[in-house]
Amino acid sequence: MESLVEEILKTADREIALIGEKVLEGRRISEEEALKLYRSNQLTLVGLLAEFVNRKKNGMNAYFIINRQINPTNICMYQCDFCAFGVTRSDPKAYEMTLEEILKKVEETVRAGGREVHIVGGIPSHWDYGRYIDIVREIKKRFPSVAVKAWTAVEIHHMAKISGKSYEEVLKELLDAGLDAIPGGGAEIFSERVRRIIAPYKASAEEYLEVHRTAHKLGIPTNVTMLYGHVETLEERVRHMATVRELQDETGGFQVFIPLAYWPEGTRLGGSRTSSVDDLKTIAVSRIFLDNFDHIKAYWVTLGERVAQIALNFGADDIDGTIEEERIVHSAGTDSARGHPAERLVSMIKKAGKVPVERDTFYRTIKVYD
Ligand code: V47
Ligand code: SF4
Repeated sequence: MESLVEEILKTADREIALIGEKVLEGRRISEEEALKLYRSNQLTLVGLLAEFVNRKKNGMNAYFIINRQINPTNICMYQCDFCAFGVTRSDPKAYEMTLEEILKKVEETVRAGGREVHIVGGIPSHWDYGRYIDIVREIKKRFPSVAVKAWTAVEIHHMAKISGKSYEEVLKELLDAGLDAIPGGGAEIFSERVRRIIAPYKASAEEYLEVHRTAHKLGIPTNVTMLYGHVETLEERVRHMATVRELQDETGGFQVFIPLAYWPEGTRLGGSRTSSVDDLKTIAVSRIFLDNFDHIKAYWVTLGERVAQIALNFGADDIDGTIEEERIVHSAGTDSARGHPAERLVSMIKKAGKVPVERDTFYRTIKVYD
């Protein structure tokens, strides 16, 4: 692969060729260089460079997990303009699951060989602090084998606010209840300018990052996302990635970076869908730029299956999981399935020319399908 990249670099324009040489030598690229890659029309070269970086880290492995997403409620006091999932309590679409309903879903997942539940929802003003803790505690009490990846930094910030506790106190209580990991939702774009437009009320970038920093200090692994394709500039995307890279240098606690393509249907923000060129470039640039990350996730729900498969050859090494019933991005019009059986993910990965590896929440190998 290296010789193919070297050959193509000979025909690339000088600026890109210099960045390419840096990548081949394993040196870190700057924000300015990441922007040049983003703006380059040499998509295949950027993809090849990203795939070169990925193969050094993950070989031909592409990861998936047997999991389930549970969104306990869609009632949300924040009403971010890019989100079609969160509704007010009086909306006819509003729902709230009881603890028993949540436990029943976890039971189904465990019976089907699931290893993880990913729990994230809206932020209802009438929920008390104890409810968030109880959900984790009860799941873990009844199903100790399942990993609980629960509550975004936005929810944890809210829990601290309503309880008067510090992030550290809240996270310690969640740990004690059995929390295993924190998902990456809520990051959106860290730029103040963008947040004021798309999500003015929820946790700020600093608060999001402080929750993750505190989690890492306590040994809780976390994921981090970037919602792109709405009102942000390319500079703001790269700054977002740079902020993520800085925190990873400091703590090493992030497991995976997940670019989330924006879906506009039914949102107040509106706009249009991202192009597959933009999706693939975003995966590739993040793979090259985030040299301190082991994993880049091509989330099949937002990318669609086809682009997710191609993304596995543009630097991504993970496609998330079976999910069962995704609601957040489906509220905004994605045409992907709500969930996929494991066999389908295995076949998707094989057709992309990679080796499917079933993993757990912490990227430990469960089964290799070679
Ligand atoms: O934070 C909301 C995004 C996120 C839209 O950590 C939208 O492993 C697209 O973070 N178009 C929640 N995206 C989902 C999430 C996630 C998903 C899979 C795996 C992991 C992980 C995390 O969904 C929200 C927001 O950024 N979202 N509305 C929309 N219209
Ligand atoms: Fe609520 Fe999250 Fe949707 Fe914002 S993105 S409205 S916080 S559910």
